[in-house]
This record gives sequence, structure tokens and C-alpha cells, in this order.
Amino acid sequence: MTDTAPTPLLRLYRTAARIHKADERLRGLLSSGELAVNYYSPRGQEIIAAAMAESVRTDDYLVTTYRGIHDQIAKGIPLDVLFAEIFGKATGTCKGKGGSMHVTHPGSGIMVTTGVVGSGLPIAVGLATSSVIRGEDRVTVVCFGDGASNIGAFHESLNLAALWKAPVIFLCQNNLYAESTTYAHGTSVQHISDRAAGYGMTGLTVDGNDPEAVHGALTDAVRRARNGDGPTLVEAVTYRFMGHYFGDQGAYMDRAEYEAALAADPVPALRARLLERGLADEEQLAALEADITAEVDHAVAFALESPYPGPDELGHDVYHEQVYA
Ligand SMILES: Cc1ncc(C[n+]2csc(CCOP(=O)(O)OP(=O)(O)O)c2C)c(N)n1
Ligand SMILES: [Mg+2]
Repeated sequence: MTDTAPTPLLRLYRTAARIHKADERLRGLLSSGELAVNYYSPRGQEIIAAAMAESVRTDDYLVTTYRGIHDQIAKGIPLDVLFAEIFGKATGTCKGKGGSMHVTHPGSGIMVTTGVVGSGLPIAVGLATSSVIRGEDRVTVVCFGDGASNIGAFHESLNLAALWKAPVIFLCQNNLYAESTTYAHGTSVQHISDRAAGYGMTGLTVDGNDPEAVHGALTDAVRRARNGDGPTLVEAVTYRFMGHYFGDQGAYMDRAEYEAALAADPVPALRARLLERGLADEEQLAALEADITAEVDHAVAFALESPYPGPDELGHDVYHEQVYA
């Protein structure tokens, strides 16, 4: 990088811009047929992930979903190995055997990515509990959608986490859609954060497009968790700019609502905020963005050039391999 991105807001923008460009490139590769995988774009949720990363340490755990590349990039997974995994290549985080829906990268704290809606929450409570048992002060952040908050595992996890004061931050990324179901059609409460009260837990709703609001809420939640004061449910509200999966035309989405959300696109909005506040100038941002483009180019080339895993890999990494004396 030519820019060290010194202020938190500029660093946050850099992360959001990396997510934005990586996602855009992956969608381009899917359109051209150079890539053929299931893909769920996080477009619209970039700021939430970037603010989350500013609130935690690298060794804090993260659990995310199939729509999770924004969380994975923000948490620190290098783009080369992330792209290689998405392409199913041997150089990927899971030797190409996990693919886009099952990325793990313990080095940056990314412990689980799951395609089963709601299944990340109990795993996160388990991870957090393991940290307590080991006497470690790391926290666990689990990202999930609005739809997942209607799954039984959400309720079981919040109850147990509150009871055990587990150091978990439940980060609901409310993009107002669960596949093709609108929020109002599928969820009984006005705010998902209202559900926290049912478990004796702090819950709050923030504007997921406002980096400072998300960062502030998560910083408080992380502090509480690390101090042994238990879990928090943070709901960050935004909008899903793409269909549910790549290829979904989103015909069921209200056009006027979509246009209004796009007009408030949080990534260019943050760029404009940086310029307005004098935290960066146009030349600096252009240089930062050129660096990101080069980084994404490199990741694509690395993924394309890498080999697929051989058949000998089929039986490896299925069970923990332990040698008993
Ligand atoms: C247990 C389970 N039920 C249903 C599905 C099918 N499914 C995949 S994504 C999805 C919608 C989830 O919506 P939300 O939690 O809001 O997450 P988003 O896709 O908006 O990120 C559904 C129903 C699934 N993968 N797992
Ligand atoms: Mg959703």
C-alpha cells in the first residue's frame, strides 16, 4: 500500500473499498463464466463489516455466513487465499475443499462460515465459552441475517449466552430480506434488537450505513464482553443491493425502495464524508483505490493460476488427525 490509512475512518473506508472491489470483481468473473460457484453478494453491508473489524482484535473469533466475504475480508483474511478458496483451488484457506460457503481462516480468527441459516450462533456461544474456560480474554462476534433471527437456534443461543455471560457479540446484519421474504412478511417485531430483552440481554439497533454508529455500538459491546459483563445483540440495519444469490434478479424487490437505498449507498457516502471532513483528499483516495485494484488483480491471477486439489486430498481433513502413543 502506498497509503498507511492513519485515521480510523480512513482505515475503515479502505476496508469497505476492498470489500466493494473484491465483490464487484467476483460478480464480473461469474458473469463472464470464468468462475462458476454459488455466490451471495454482501453489497450494501460493507460498512458494517469494516466497522466490526475496527472494534475487535485479530485474535478475536468470527463466525459468519454464506454472505460473508465482507466479514472475512474485514477480519483480515488475505485476498489471495480467499479468492483461491472461492475458486476451489489447493492454495485456498481450506485447500479448495470448503469453497465460498465454508471459508475458515483461524489465523485471522475466522473460525466458521456456514450455509445453514442460524447455525453459526450456537457455535459462537461454544467458541466464546471455550475462551472463558481457557482463561483467554478474546471475544466472539457472530454475524447473521434478519431471517436467521426467526430460527430456533437464535433464541437458544441468546438464552444460553446470557445465562452464562458468554463473551459473544450477536451482530445481526438486517438487510431487510430473507431470500425473497421481506422483513415485514417474516419477522414479528419492529426491531430485531427488541428480542434481546426476552433474554435479559442488552440489545440495540443502529444504522448499518453509518460507520461511526456501528463502530460505537460494537466497541461498547466488545468492552462489555471482554470485561465479563456478557453478550450484546447489535442489529445493524442496511439494504441488500443484489438479489439473494448471484443470478437472482430480485423481481420481488420494491423498485422505489431499492432506488432510494441505492441513492444512499454507504460506500460512496463514506468517501464523500472523508473528503468533506478533510480526512483525505481526492489524490490520496485515488491512490488508495488504485492499490486496491492491484491487490484484487493479484488475487484473481493467483486464484486462476493455482491448481485444483488432487484426489489424494479427498480423505484428508475429514477428521482431526491425532497420533496416539
Ligand atoms: C436452516 C436453513 N433454512 C433455510 C435455508 C435456505 N436459505 C438460505 S439463505 C436464506 C435466507 C436467510 O436470510 P437472512 O438470515 O436474512 O440472511 P441474508 O441472506 O439476508 O444474508 C434461506 C431461507 C438454509 N440455508 N438453512
Ligand atoms: Mg437478510
